[in-house]
Amino acid sequence: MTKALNVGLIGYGFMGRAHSNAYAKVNHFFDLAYRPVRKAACGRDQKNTQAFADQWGYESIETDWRNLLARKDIDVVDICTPNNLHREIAIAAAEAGKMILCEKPLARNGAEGQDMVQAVEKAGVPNMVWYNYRRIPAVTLAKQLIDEGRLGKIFHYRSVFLQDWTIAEDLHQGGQALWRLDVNAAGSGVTGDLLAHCFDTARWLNGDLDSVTAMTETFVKERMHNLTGKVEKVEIDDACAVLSRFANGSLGTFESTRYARGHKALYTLEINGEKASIAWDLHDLHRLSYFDHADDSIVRGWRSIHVTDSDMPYMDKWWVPGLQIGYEHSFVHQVADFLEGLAKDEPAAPTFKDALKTQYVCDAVLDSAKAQNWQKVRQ
Ligand code: SOE
Repeated sequence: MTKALNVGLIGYGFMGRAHSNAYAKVNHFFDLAYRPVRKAACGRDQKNTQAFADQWGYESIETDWRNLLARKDIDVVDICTPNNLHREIAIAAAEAGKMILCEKPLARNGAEGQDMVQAVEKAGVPNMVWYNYRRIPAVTLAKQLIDEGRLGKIFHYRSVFLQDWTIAEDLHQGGQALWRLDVNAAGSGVTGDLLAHCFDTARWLNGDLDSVTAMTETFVKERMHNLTGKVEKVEIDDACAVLSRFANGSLGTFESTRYARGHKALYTLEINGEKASIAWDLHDLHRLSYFDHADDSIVRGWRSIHVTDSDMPYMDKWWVPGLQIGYEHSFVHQVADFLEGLAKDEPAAPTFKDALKTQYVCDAVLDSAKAQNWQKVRQ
């Protein structure tokens, strides 16, 4: 018999859908002690929130997140709001004794993130941040190969996250969907939205970053603001390029932009070690490229591992070997890991504390771009 865990979801945009889909599916595929129940969806607009709740099977709605937190029948609060609300909601949720799942990035900056970490630690409530790409089986397999020592000493970590959806000059900033262009709501542009993913995966695979130097650019300087109705300065970074040093001595390069015409979500990573290299690409997410220098020279070359066999991470839970899964499954895996962690009393990563380190990398990148120098990453 599984134990019900009542979820109150705040925010019903893209991530609200991705998380709800994961709650709906997880117990069909994973044997777990807990079962998430879609108890309440919360959003400011009653009609839209109700429509979302009906579509995704939530039992009730709230239009004020404070009322949601006051409810005794909510065990887990899932924060899918724009970044400027993460801190306030998370602190209140911790004080109300709720478990908290928070969409990435943890906060707009490290200072906000620290307050959130303090709140969950004081309250002793389970917490996790949705850095979902760790749970793509090919990326999880990369972690396994690295941990097994198959790459040996790591020399290089190379990663990009490229998109092209903000090139139009008449695209507005602020409000629903476009809050990512509004610095007050988002905290930063591609650094917090996209590079945060790259940094989270990099830290997981290759350890902490020690120092960074970066440049950023804002290509469209002013945009109409949907909330004020005025043309306002754009203060997010549209593009960012980073050179970095990891604590293990390897070198890192990271690039992100929303101005790479033709690229919708090109998230790639490549790691070069003394014995082997690996590479992964979100557009081909079920494959891991692997080059092993120990192979016989006449057959040595990059192999493309189709990560669908049942002895590969998470894949015993899905179909038969050869049949692929996709983007949405990374969220199913993350919920499964959270629920397994609860049962074992072992927090699933990344916790708020772990995600704060990624926030510190983002802070150092933005500080470096501003000061045009190298910055140490706060540890
Ligand atoms: C932005 O377009 C975005 O949706 C990010 O916010 C997500 O975190 C990323 O996974 C895909 O792109």
